[in-house]
Amino acid sequence: MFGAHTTSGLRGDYSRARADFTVEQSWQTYGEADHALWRRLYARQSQLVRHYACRAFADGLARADCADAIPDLARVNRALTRASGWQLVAVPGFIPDEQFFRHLAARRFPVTVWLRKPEELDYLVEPDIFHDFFGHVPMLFDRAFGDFMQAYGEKGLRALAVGALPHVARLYWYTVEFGLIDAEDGLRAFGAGILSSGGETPYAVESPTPLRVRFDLRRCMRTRYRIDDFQKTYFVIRAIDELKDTVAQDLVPLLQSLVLEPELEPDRLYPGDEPVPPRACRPEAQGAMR
Ligand code: HBI
Ligand code: FE
Repeated sequence: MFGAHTTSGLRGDYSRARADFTVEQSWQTYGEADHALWRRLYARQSQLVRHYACRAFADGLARADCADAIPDLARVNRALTRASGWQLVAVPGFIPDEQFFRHLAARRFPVTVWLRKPEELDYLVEPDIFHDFFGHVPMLFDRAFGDFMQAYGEKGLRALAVGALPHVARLYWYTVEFGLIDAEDGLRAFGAGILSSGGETPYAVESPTPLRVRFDLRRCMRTRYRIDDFQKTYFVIRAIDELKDTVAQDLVPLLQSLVLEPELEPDRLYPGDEPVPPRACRPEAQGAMR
């Protein structure tokens, strides 16, 4: 997630990065305090997953088997590659768009190696290993979602070539990071930005405050987003296959027409929007609303 486009001024050690921006994870260098902080974050978020995450996320989280310590990416890769053909690679932090898309197109997901500090439990402006791993890796165990992510990487490279980075970045933002799904058992989250956040998880699914609209590719790619607060609008898909179908087509003609159209505001409804109601609120979750 997060919208920086150079590596200068970013947290993380880029001095040892290879040309594709990967590094060694050096798992042995995490300290006991890091693992303890991971366990705290894991315990808090995994509780929320039961009530708020879609089934694919919950299943993938169990298979990632990472409750007790910061995960060793090489170990997780054995299970992940068997499940969906994906592989995790270690990176120092945010990497340039082109390299990011190249990794996705090759079924490699870049995971940041550093962990936040205890005083940053809730808010971060750059992805750390908790966001990247806990938020993104569970869905990568799902074959259909993995296929979507690979195709997204391919389309992202094409979009860069036609000057439509903001448009494909919005698709990623409103699905991979902040997507909701209309599941059999009600509204659920699958986005990593939602599910790695203690506050935004109940907010995205249950709060009456934000807008929720049925996912539409053009509408989504035209809509600006905020990186400094909970989202104002969430897009709701019907099934993971909907995402796969969306990126199966040639996006270039669509992107070329979209770059000429005005952007849409993150906080309003537009003609043609199909609003989706929030999930009925459990009383004990009220305290987490804002
Ligand atoms: N790098 N590590 C990392 N994580 C991201 O989510 C990321 C990135 N580089 C670029 C990027 N995202 C954007 O291109 C996408 O969000 C569209
Ligand atoms: Fe992310």
